[in-house]
Amino acid sequence: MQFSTLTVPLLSIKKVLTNSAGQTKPVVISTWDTGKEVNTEAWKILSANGKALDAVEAGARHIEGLINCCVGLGGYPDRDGIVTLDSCIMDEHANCGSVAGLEQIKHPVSVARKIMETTPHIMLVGQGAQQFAIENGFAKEPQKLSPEAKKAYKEWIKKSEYKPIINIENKKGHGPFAPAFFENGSANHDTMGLLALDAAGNLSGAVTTSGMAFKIHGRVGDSPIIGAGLFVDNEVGAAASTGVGEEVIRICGTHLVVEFMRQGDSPEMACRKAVERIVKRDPAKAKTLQVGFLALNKKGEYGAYAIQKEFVFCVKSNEEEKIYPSKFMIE
Ligand code: SD4
Repeated sequence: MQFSTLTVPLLSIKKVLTNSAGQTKPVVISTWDTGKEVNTEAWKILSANGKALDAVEAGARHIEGLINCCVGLGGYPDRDGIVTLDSCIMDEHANCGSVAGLEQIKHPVSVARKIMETTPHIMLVGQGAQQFAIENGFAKEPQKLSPEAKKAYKEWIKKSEYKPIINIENKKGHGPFAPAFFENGSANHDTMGLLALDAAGNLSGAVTTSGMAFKIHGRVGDSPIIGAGLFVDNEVGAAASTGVGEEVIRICGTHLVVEFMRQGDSPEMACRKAVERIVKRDPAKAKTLQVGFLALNKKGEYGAYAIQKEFVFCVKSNEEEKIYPSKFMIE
């Protein structure tokens, strides 16, 4: 294992275009290359002086409506062949809402927002979350897999024979979830996390996912957990994560990233320090999995860092529309 400490400058100073107030705003950033179209949706709101909260919800809804391995009802199922969705949303006042293990509802991010805005609670799970959604006018969709997910599930069941794979994973030191990489070598990822700073200078974020493919039914990852998959502090910045959620939960990943920014780190350095925390705990395990963090600060500066290569993120502002490769720690 090689740590890129040797190859990556300790503090990478990003040249950022700023307005007269010293802020790049509005701006939206999001995980993976699917973030490009998500940013486009969010930008429609941000560029019309809309709220960051509305922008992140719109972006998340967009991808929830598409067939995608890892987000929405078209995503890959758990080991029982059931798609369960996790999502959360957080605004500039630390208002937040979250759903976990939600079945047959197309837009979990909007259910999360509804919980945030109309209940005294933050998080609803499973059947209760579904019941709440239906009571609030969300349609109950049929319990069926997308053709892509059906195919992937059939393949997975055939090769892994369901139960033995758990033992195989345990032997390899994995937790009781799907492999970090599919048979064809592609990464088991693509959760959508997006962060926005609006024209008024307020931050919000959202995350939406079907979670790790072929997970045990009932498993919840980092994505719907405030402080793990998403954290927003309007004084400092916001962060989102993607990858193997168990590793993010155990370090309260995005809360940690925001705290590093509070202490003065750039978004990229803050993400890097959180990745370091994961890698240091178990370097051998870290070699087998991917986690990526994404961060945006109050000035509109952004950055990312991942354990391994191939994490990318998308940025949209008045100055740019780009997909950036994230720096990473293990070659
Ligand atoms: C999870 N963090 O359920 C999510 C998975 C993910 O891209 O990010 N996939 O653990």
